[in-house]
Amino acid sequence: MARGSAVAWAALGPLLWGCALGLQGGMLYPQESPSRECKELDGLWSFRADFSDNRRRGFEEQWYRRPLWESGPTVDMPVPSSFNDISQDWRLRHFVGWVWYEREVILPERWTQDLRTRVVLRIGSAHSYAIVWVNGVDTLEHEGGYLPFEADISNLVQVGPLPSRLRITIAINNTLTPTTLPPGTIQYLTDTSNPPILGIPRVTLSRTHILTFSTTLDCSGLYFCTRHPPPTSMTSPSPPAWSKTVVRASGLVNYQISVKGSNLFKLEVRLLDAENKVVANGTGTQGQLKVPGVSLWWPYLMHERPAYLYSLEVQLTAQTSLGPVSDFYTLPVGIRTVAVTKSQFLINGKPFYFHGVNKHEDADIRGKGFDWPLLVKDFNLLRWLGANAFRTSHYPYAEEVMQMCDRYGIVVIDECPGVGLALPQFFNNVSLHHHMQVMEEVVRRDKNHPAVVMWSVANEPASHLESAGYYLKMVIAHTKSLDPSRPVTFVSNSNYAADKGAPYVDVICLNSYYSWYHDYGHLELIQLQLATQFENWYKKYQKPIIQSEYGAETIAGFHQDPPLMFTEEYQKSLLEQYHLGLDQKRRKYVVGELIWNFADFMTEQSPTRVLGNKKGIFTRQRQPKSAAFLLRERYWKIANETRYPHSVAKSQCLENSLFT
Ligand code: BDP
Repeated sequence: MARGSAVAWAALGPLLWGCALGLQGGMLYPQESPSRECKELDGLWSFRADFSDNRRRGFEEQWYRRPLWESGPTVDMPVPSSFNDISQDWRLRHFVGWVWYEREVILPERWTQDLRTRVVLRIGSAHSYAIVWVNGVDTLEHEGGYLPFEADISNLVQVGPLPSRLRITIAINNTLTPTTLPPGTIQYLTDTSNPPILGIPRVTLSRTHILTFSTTLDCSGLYFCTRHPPPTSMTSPSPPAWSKTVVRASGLVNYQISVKGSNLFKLEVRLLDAENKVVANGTGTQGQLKVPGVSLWWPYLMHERPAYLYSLEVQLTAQTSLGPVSDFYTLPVGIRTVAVTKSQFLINGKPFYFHGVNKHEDADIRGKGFDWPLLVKDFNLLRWLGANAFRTSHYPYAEEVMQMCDRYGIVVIDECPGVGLALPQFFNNVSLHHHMQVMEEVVRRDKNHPAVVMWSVANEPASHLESAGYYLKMVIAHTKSLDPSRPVTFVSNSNYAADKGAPYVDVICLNSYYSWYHDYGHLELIQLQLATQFENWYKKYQKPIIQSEYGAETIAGFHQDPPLMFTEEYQKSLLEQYHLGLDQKRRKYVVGELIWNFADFMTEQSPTRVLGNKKGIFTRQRQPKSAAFLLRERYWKIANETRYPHSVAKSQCLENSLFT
């Protein structure tokens, strides 16, 4: 499995589904409450890779029917983690095909004996095709990595007097094909050139009542109201007049909840402020909560009180054939608006400049496995840097990451796994359909996060192709129909004159590697090339532009002056030249800059990679290269120019901050 973990959960109460965006159902993050319990299944799982020639021995011998050790040797595999770097077996480092995970779980008696209990098995993510069996019974299949999926397994655990022992078996296939996302052309034994890094997700078991108020409570319809109406169009031509009138506005929270399992229920909704004072009430499955004198959710460094969160408490009580049940869930809510003009990105009506990074979920040994110490370290580094944003390049990150962004005010461009769409055959109808399905899952999972301000449907697709133009148009239109409240983009590395997808985006995101992949060594060309890039794109499209990637491969500790490629001096000089170019357009229509990359990360082997990609400003172990200090100085300077209301920001991280 990949990155996430598995969770089982259970709760009391009617099944609560909902969304403000009209999706069918939803999937609430597993949370404990007076009616809900969770059991994280992180830890050691039994593991076996199927090394047979056709990789299908596990299915032919039905490994899921009995404990895995009975069908052959197993090894310990930690969850969550990628399996690639855990063992000393080189075959596993590069393995493509089916791998098998298994774990036994003992359930508390109250989960299995109280028939009003609903037990749900949730897989945080598995890359990229997964089949799940519970006690040998085929329970769940899911296509696509990085996103959660779940199944109600109550009927499997509540079948006998005390069937409290569960055997969970998960088979995962990491093969990339022209119709997977990301796509690829790996075949089992004949081609192992591009093995994906993967591992097991987090599994959770949880308990709710049979009528659970299980999954979604969506309230992404968060509207910010002033005396003047907010802009109706995402791309209104000029900064809206109402943006000047924002003083103490009212916030509007639209909620929509759907309940499964009972028609006889009562829903009560309360919105609490950060001091736990109730500021609005509602009843029923949908409604609008009005918050006078609202405290808005502001990005980090943009306001003296950033990341203000309310709590939306939902209480469900219902009658079922088994008696009365109730369920509770609390959702953090940030109230803010997002809008785009032809030259600005507005948050709460104020121009927002993205000064941030691109990331990867990656670290030594664990690979893509979720890790709290790493996550907190990364957020401390982001704040130290004065970064206010990142892009989830090139896939959705763990839900805990999104929660941290909400709490820390780090703005997110939420990207789906649409990376590597480089060949004409990848733009087919099957892929298009799957890509749309993936966007549904991304939006369904992340739409309630105030930190998410824009969706990115792809990174560097071959957008000069006619077929890619149609494909991108359809995926973007679909994403907008799922969530009309946020702008949508994809990240392009095409030429402005050839790009067929740009007409459909709200914001143009551009990757360019001047003086690295082009004209390498020639730092003196960067400013001219950058100015030409920006001017051409802006003239053609009149849309705000983000420099979504730029950077240089740098081996920490390599030095050379005058600067040569791969040294810390070269990375610094390249950044400096880019910054001069960005400053020329920053107050005009360039609305952001995201360095490639936050930290060094592992990749497949190639002659251009020295133990992975070394374009990080931090090493893979999160130690700064010289460029990190340069970027830090710049980001804090920009933050102090763009802060609202204007005052000088202080570094919260270092005593020797530039501004203390
Ligand atoms: C960009 C890609 C990114 C790569 C980067 C690089 O978007 O995923 O890691 O190039 O080569 O084009 O460093």
